[in-house]
Amino acid sequence: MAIRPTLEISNTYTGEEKMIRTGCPSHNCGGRCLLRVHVRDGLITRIETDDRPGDTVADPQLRACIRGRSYRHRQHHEDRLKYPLKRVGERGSGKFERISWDEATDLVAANIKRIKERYGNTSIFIPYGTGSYNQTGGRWSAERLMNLYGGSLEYYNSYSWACISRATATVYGTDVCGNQRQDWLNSKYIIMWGWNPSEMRDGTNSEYFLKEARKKGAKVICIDPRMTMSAVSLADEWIAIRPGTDVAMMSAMAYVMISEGLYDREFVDRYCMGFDKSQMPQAYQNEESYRDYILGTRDKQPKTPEWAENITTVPKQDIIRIAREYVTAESAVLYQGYGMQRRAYGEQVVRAGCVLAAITGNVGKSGGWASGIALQAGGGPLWNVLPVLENPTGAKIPSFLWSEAVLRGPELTKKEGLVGVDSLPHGIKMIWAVASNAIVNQHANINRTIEIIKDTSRLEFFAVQDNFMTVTAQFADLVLPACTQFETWGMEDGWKYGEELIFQPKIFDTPWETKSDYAICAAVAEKLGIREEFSEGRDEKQWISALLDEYREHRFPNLPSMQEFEESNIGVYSRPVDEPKVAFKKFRKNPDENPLPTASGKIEIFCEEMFNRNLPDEVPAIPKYIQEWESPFGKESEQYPLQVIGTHFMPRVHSTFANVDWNREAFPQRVFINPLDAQARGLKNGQKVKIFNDRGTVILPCRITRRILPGVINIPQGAWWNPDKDGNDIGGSVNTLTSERWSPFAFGNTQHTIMAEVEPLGRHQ
Ligand SMILES: Nc1nc2c(c(=O)[nH]1)N[C@H]1C(S)=C(S)[C@@H](COP(=O)(O)OP(=O)(O)OC[C@H]3O[C@@H](n4cnc5c(=O)[nH]c(N)nc54)[C@H](O)[C@@H]3O)O[C@H]1N2
Ligand SMILES: Nc1nc2c(c(=O)[nH]1)N[C@H]1C(S)=C(S)[C@@H](COP(=O)(O)OP(=O)(O)OC[C@H]3O[C@@H](n4cnc5c(=O)[nH]c(N)nc54)[C@H](O)[C@@H]3O)O[C@H]1N2
Ligand code: SF4
Ligand SMILES: [Mo]
Repeated sequence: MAIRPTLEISNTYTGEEKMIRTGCPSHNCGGRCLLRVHVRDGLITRIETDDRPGDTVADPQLRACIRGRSYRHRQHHEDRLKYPLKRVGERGSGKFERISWDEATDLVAANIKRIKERYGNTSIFIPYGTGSYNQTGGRWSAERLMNLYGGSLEYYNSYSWACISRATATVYGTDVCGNQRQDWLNSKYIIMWGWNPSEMRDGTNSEYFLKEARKKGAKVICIDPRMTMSAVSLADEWIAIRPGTDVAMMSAMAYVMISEGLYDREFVDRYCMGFDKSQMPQAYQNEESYRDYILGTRDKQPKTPEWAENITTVPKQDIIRIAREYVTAESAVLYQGYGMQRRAYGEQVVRAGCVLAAITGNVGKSGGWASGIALQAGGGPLWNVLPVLENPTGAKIPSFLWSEAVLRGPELTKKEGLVGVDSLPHGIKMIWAVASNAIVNQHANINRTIEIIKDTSRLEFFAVQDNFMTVTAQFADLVLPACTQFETWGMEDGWKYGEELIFQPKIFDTPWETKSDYAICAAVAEKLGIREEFSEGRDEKQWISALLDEYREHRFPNLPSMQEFEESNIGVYSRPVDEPKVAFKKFRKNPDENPLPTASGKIEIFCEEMFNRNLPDEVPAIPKYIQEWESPFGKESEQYPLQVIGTHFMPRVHSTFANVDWNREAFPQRVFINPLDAQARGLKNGQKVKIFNDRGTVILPCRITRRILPGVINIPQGAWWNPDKDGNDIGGSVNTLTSERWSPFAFGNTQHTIMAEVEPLGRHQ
């Protein structure tokens, strides 16, 4: 994949160089950073980052990662979509012809109208798609348009956090349970559990705060099947764990704390519900309590460190030591990454982590951490986007189940998470994917998905709006070329954390025939006769200006206006955090006056809602270790003995940047495998291998490394699926192997739970 030869052109620059401060078009990268973009003759010459003075904990610089710094190669990529394209061959054949915007917007509008009239608004779907968090761009504008035209089928939850946000709320009644990150500096012990912020950003500066905490004496341990960059650069210790077994280790830690009398009994007595028999709610007096489970009172299996060692591979001495260190530390953080909840029974690990935080007395305390998703009260993102308005249909499905709604929509009920309506009479008939590669590349089981979306009798119309001809776009009936975020007006605020608001001025004119997402939707609105309602007379710039004014009026009186941002070229407005907020502080001070928003007002170790699901083996009311449906302990492992994970990769944001040459060169797509597994299969480092299961085959070079647990392989997620003539994916998308099965309570994607086998290429050829 090439880029326009900007380096050569730079020798002949004639114009003056300008430097513009702007927000990195961060897509869904886990961070938000400031870029200084140097421009000459309509081209980026170089990109630098935040140069504000100081390196303070209260207001640190927002320093860009390699993706932001390589943006020039995405912006000036020769493969950018330039014109609207209409499919001329079969769906997925890749045959398109150029059409005019007039024809393109006619097509979208006519299909919206036809499908609405014939099947109703719930047959139109704007799927999950996170390519643009520019606050007037991306899917917000399409959603607003649809809501002004009778609505559409909406989704709830996300591909990121389905289990963690749902399960956290079952414990605390809210998912806003995080202290501000500056408070980590008050912690003495930090467990990074499946958390890898050195490679995947999780709030710009999370690594920085961890480093500062360590400087102040905190011990940091990292529990992950891989010796990640975080384990190397941020932790004192790496504990390798078998994927999908974390609840076993957490339960054994609780066993140590309970049997040695170390847990915070006073805290548990006063603030928790469900810990032991005395704490069970009236109606559930005879049900199993957490203590029963841990001590094995009913199932006759005490959750001892020996028991957990066999499941997790973590030596029992380590489990005992870590349990003691965590519970006796004056204050401690158990931070959960999201990878381990993007798994079968992902709800359990989240709840088990929260329970450990509670029984060690770390909730509502400075230097502690309630665990779970831990959003921040008062801080963090503002989400003041273009108003998307109410969806008149009220119909929603879990974000991951759209493929089922295409395949067998009329059969879906609330058992599959359908809400707002009793049924979807015709399922999904039209998809308009804006800033999304989650229809094919990022969704699970690509070969199956393709069969579903290729069927034009089910999915009657499929439009994709993107910057590139992505894997998803190749299956579209209509491809709409969106401009990049350097080519329109925008602003951004934090991803999960962040006390900043970053301004994104328009740096370049929209090239070729591209348009902003907003402008595309406005043009479709025009064809539907609702342009005025859609735009309220505003273009992107006027919306941003109005949203800034609104922020200033309601939240931040000192926020600069549009004009001030433009004239000063400061790029960012930030709010220093001198006194970090501590979640549940009031609750801890006086739980009777400040109860939690749970039914009991307490931290709920026993979950009534889960109990009433009546699926005790899959949705137990207290957090339990459950063997995953694809597991090294199951029968399936005879054929497919290796656990496959697909981690979030440093050089990409999901599938975005996968086509950027610099990043590909620095971080080639490979399968990571332990020397023991490689030796057993006769593999040499760098050799091409087949990775396969019943759902598909991926072909990639292997990287043999001791930094991954034996029995586990990693194919970083986001590479572009690229089938050879036999249908084998030589692009290396892990979703060729993943399963469409969802988690039982949150209806979340379980894309980290898969088994496969590896063999040298050519053995059976
Ligand atoms: N196996 C596996 N699969 C996963 C995951 C996993 O861990 N394992 N993770 C999941 C997670 S957490 C997520 S969030 C999803 C992400 O899945 P997606 O939301 O599909 O994210 P991307 O792959 O980055 O695709 C975003 C698209 O938006 C386009 N884009 C960028 N800017 C703009 C713009 O301004 N306008 C328009 N119209 N388009 C733009 C990009 O070119 C890109 O094609 O993937 C999920 N898939
Ligand atoms: N560079 C980069 N950063 C990103 C993104 C990106 O695409 N690229 N995407 C952003 C988005 S949208 C999201 S949602 C987040 C996702 O962030 P996460 O979901 O936290 O990221 P993952 O890499 O899937 O998983 C984190 C770690 O969990 C480990 N892991 C996997 N399974 C298990 C398990 O069963 N137990 C334990 N203990 N560990 C396990 C993996 O080895 C990995 O090191 O990242 C954000 N940041
Ligand atoms: S973390 Fe995100 S916002 Fe920051 S530079 Fe990287 S891609 Fe851009
Ligand atoms: Mo995500």
